[in-house]
Amino acid sequence: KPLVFSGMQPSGDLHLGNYLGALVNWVRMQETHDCIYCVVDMHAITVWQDPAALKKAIREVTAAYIAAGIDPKRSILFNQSQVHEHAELAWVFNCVARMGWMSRMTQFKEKAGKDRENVSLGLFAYPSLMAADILVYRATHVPVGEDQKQHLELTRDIAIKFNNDFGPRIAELGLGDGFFPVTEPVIMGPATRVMSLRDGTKKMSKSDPSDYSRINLTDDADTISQKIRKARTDPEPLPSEEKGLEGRAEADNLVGIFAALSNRSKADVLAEFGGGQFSGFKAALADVAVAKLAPITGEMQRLLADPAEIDRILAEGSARARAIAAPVMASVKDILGFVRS
Ligand code: AQP
Repeated sequence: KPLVFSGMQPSGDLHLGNYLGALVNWVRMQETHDCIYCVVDMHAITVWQDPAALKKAIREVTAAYIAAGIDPKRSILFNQSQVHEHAELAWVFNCVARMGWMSRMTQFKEKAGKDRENVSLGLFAYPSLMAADILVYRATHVPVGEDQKQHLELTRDIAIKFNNDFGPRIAELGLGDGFFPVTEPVIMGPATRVMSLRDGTKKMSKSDPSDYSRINLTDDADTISQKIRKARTDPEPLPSEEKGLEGRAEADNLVGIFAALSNRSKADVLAEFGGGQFSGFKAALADVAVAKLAPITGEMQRLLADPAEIDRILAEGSARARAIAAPVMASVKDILGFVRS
């Protein structure tokens, strides 16, 4: 079976973008693939994290995965820092990747802003750690939201350069034609890029200072309804056809969210609500969102009542992950020419 790897940062509450862009696909892929799902705590510390809040967020993200339908018996579920091979391979990839490649990453440019001198070195090297996360398992498929596409292209470039640089050595050791696979991004569904509820040109994000910009998986029904009611829209009624959404980012986003949450197409949603005002549509959207998210939120709360059980699941997942990563890392050391006993 093809191997899947993906992860999310415990840098705040998971939101509807994480859920629709990635998590629903992760759950689905368990049917057809062997899956490894990670809470990428080492990525989270590329920007400042309060230690107590980080620990809480790691458990919350784990609970969100399970509540959304990740089965920790079937899939491997763990937190990144418990498998040191991620950090080891990331260092090797720091020496394979080029400064120029990293400098072109739009996420780095956006997060660093004008203050490039003062952001962490880790934020710059983030895509190298992400490549290591995936390739330390030699995973072939990575389900993500659209914002991660550029990082996955870089993962492919790193794999190709490593395979080329060490081609003769890999052959000499009998490790196959290309040691690392050239990974396929899996970007699917009607909501691969969920936008902020306050600004249809910005993606919904954990780090947006406005809590009204996103729907968190921990929000209760009233909060969800209120956030949707207050979501920014334009004064025109909803169009009856999809092409009428062009140039109307906020309307397009809300229709996309409705479609994704109710397993319908945007055209189908517009056939029902086109011509109407936003108020009626927003009320229906709030109902759909609450119906979908309330069971997840409830299950998360139940799981979080027993943090020791969550830690146990993470420890077990880490041991299973390490069993795959350790031999890959040992081969990488042999390929590089490191002496090991
Ligand atoms: N708005 C989004 N729409 C669709 N997919 C999204 N993802 C994130 N935001 C959206 C997908 O969720 C997965 C985990 O993302 P992450 O937590 O590792 O990092 P991120 O993309 O940086 O998430 P945030 O919420 O935007 O965090 P900050 O604000 O810290 O940058 C990925 O598959 C991502 O594509």
